[in-house]
Amino acid sequence: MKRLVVVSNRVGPLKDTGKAGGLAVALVDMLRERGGVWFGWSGEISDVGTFSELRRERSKTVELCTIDIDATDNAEFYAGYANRTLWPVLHYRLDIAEFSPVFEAGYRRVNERFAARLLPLLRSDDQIWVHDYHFFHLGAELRRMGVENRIGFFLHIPFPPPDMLSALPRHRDLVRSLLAYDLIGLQTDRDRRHFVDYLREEAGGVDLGDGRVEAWGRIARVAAFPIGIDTEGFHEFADGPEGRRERLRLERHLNGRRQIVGVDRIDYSKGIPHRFRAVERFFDDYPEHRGKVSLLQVAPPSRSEVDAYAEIRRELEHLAGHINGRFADVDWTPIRFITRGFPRRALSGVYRASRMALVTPLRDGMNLVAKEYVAAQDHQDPGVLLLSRFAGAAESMGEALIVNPYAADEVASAIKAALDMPLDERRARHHALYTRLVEGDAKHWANSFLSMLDR
Ligand code: GDG
Repeated sequence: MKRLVVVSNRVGPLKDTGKAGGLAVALVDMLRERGGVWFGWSGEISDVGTFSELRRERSKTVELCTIDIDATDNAEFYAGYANRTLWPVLHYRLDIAEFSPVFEAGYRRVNERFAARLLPLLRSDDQIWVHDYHFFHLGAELRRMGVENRIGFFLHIPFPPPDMLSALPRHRDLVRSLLAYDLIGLQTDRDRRHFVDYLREEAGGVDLGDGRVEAWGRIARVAAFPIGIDTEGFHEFADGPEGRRERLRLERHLNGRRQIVGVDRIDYSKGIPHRFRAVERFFDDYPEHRGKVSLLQVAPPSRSEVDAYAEIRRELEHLAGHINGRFADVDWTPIRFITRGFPRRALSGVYRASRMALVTPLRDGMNLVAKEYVAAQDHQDPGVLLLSRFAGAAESMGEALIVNPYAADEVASAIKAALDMPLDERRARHHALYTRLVEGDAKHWANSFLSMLDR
C-alpha cells in the first residue's frame, strides 16, 4: 500500500480529544492504516510565516507536519481570498463576495509556498490528497516543481453553476489549476454536473463519458464522493457516559416538553436567521404549541474577523430576543441560543434529547450535522430530521422531511408534521436513513476516493 500524504488548511488532532470533527477522525484512521504525513497550517501566525521551521509531531505511523503563515498571508490568503471571495462565490453569494487582486495574489503566493514546503517531504510513490478551497492551485504548483505522483483533490463545499462562477475574476485560472490533479472529488452529482458544464462552456472541454474529462489539453477523473461520518461510533457516543449525562441534564430541564435542535457554525450559508423566522412562523400558525416546544440553537462562532460573521451574530441575537419577547412565558423560552461549542460526545446527547433537528442551510456542500443527528437517535424512538433541499446531504437523505429554507410557512408546517409523525413512520424513515449512513460512512468515503485515485 502506498504511503498517504494529506494536505489541508487545518490539520489534526491525531488523538481523539473529543474535539476532533468526524472528518479528522476518518483521515487519521486512513493515515494510520497506510502510514503517512498530514501537512498544513499550524494555526499560528508568526513573522517568519511560511518560512518557519517545520513543526513535526509523530504518533506511530503518522506524522503531522505544519508551518506558520504571517499576518499578510492571514489577511490576504485566509481571511481574504479563501473566506471573503471563494467561500461566498462557491456558496452562490456573489452579493457579498469581495474581489481583490491583492487577495488573489496572496492566495497564489501561499499555494506556491505550501507546495514548496511540501516538496521535500514527498517520496516518489506517495499518494497525495489535497483538501478544499484553500488549495485550488497547490497541485499545479507541485506539477511545476516536477512532482509526478498521483494527486487527488476533494472540494468540501459546493461547486456552483458555471454562470455564477464566471463572475469571479480570472475564474479560468482557478479551474485550470484543478486539472493538474488526477482526480477531482466533489460532494454531490449536482456539483459534478456543474463542474463538467463549466469545462464545456468556459474551456471547450469534453466529458469523455467514462468518468474522465478533458480540458486545456489535460485529462482528469471527476466524481462525486458524498462525505460521511463515523456513523456507528457516533451512535455509541450517544449511549456513552458523556452523551447520557447531557441527555439527562436536558430532559430534566425540558420536563416533558419537546425540543428542536439546530447546530451550526455561525455562517451566513447555514440559514440560521431564516430558521428563527420559520420557528416564529410556527408559533404564529400553530399557537397550540406555544409553551410545549422549543428550539435549542448551538452556534459556535467562526471566522469572527470577517465582518459578515459579526453581523449575522448580531442579527441572530436580535431575532432571538424579538421572538422570545413575543412568545416567552415565565417558565418557557421558545429559543435558547448558545454561542459556544459543545464537546462532541456531549453533542451526541443533545441530538438524542431532541425530537427533531432543523438543518436548513441556504447552501451547503454536504452538512454533517444532518448525518450526526440521525446517527445519534435511539432506533426504537427516533427523532425527525428536517433537511434543506440545498444541503448536499439532501441528495442521499430523501427520507428526511425535505424543505425549502426560504419558505417560512413550509418549514413551519414541516415542524408541525414532524411533531405529529407516528412512531411507525419515524422508525421507517430513520431505519432507511441510518442504514444508508452506515454503508456510506467516513471510511467508505475515504476508501472510495483513494482507490479511484490509485486506479
Ligand atoms: C464543511 C462544509 C461539509 C458544530 N458545532 C459544534 C460542533 N460542530 C461540528 C458538527 C459537525 C461540524 O462541526 C460541522 O460540519 P458541517 O458539515 O455541518 O459544516 P462545515 O463546518 O461548514 O463543513 C460542509 C463539511 O465541510 C465536510 O465535508 O459537510 O458542507 O461546509 O461535525 O458536529 N462540534 C462540537 N461542538 C460544537 O458546538 N464538538
